[in-house]
Amino acid sequence: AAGIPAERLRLRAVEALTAARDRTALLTTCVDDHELTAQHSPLMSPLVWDLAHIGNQEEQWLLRTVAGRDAIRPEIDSVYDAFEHPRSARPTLPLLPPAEARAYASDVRGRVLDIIERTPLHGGPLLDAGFAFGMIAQHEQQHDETMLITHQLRRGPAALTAPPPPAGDTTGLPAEVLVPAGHFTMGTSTEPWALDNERPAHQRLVPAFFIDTVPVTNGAFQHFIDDGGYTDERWWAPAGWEQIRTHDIGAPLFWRREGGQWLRRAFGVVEPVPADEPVLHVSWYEADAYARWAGRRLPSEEEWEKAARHDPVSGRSLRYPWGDDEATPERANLGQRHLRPAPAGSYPKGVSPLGVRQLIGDVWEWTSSDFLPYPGFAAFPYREYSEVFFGSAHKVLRGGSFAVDAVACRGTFRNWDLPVRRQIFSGFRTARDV
Ligand code: AVJ
Ligand code: FE
Repeated sequence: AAGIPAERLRLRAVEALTAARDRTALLTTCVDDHELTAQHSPLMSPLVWDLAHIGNQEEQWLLRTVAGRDAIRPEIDSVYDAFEHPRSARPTLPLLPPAEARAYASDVRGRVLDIIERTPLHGGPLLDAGFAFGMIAQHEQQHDETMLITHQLRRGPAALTAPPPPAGDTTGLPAEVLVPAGHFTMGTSTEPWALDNERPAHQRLVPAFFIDTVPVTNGAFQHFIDDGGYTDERWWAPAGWEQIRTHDIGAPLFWRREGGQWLRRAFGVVEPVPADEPVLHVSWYEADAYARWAGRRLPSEEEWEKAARHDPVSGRSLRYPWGDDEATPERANLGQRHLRPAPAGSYPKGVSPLGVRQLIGDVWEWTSSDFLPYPGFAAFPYREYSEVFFGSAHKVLRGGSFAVDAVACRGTFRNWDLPVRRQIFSGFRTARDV
């Protein structure tokens, strides 16, 4: 970012913030006020909480911290503090009603666009390359994905529509790709808007392994179901077995069996499960059990990143599987352009140097790894983004889904969640030792 002129950086920040707000507006105007304040699932916040939380986070970081302004409405901070109230309790908080939440978020944004012209984009890690603005654009896009999960959990007719993703073709593709043994650079110290947990860049020695060319599809997952995978304790981690027995789980979330075929509900539409699409809405336990049944295992996080970024010719780690250039609609299924993953074998232009497909976009991919800091990690700019989640409770997901915007997705980006989670846009691919 050192050589990028300040005007370009400002434009990039404004564009990222504007794109995020356009998406937030779509997600919060396609249903009525009653639906904005309703609890669609105890797993999620009311949509109107996310809306004002987005504005509050932007106010705290860009207006108060960066620009040194006084709080606009200090009394609402605690209502929108994610650590003070669990999602299930948020419907009973004194939330700003939809019109006020909208006005608050847009008031904050107006002031941000005003100060951005006068903020130097150098002189400290929060300002350098407009990091704080990029962080807030990513935060809003992350909540947009969260709101899209709420939309998926919501009952009733479709509120959102999108064209189908491009077709896929796996003919001629090998089932798996060999990633040779050797060092590679994991993480980044140069990506300007990378978040604290992606830093710093460091070397890892990774033994050779094989990884699936494409994510595991619904069709492949149905073989696991048909083979009695959900009723055979051998395949399951103890806590996963406990979860599927207690909750009587026998298929991915949103699937149901009717008239001898599997149907699924996706954003208010019920349809036959498409066999060639990556499987979606599975927990880490379901992914782990499938892999064991298949005689394979989940890739570790470092294996995933090496498969995605390592260029054996230059020995360098790329920003994305296809190279260092930004994501485009030809390279990856990102940004809610489509409301589903593309079939396996799509996006040949997104292929990694080693030949692995669809690593970025489509479905978040569970890895075998716990969410841990890299050597040399430093919490920045706040401990509650990553540091408080490090440990063995959360598993890492990589690569982003169709619901992630490109600004919050790259080869180094790390997501994490509890291994029981199924409402997220999660899938997986498998690996094996050589
Ligand atoms: C990185 C997606 C796990 O949604 O909990 C949003 C992102 N952090 N607000 C989450 C986040 C604070 C975070 N994830
Ligand atoms: Fe947040």
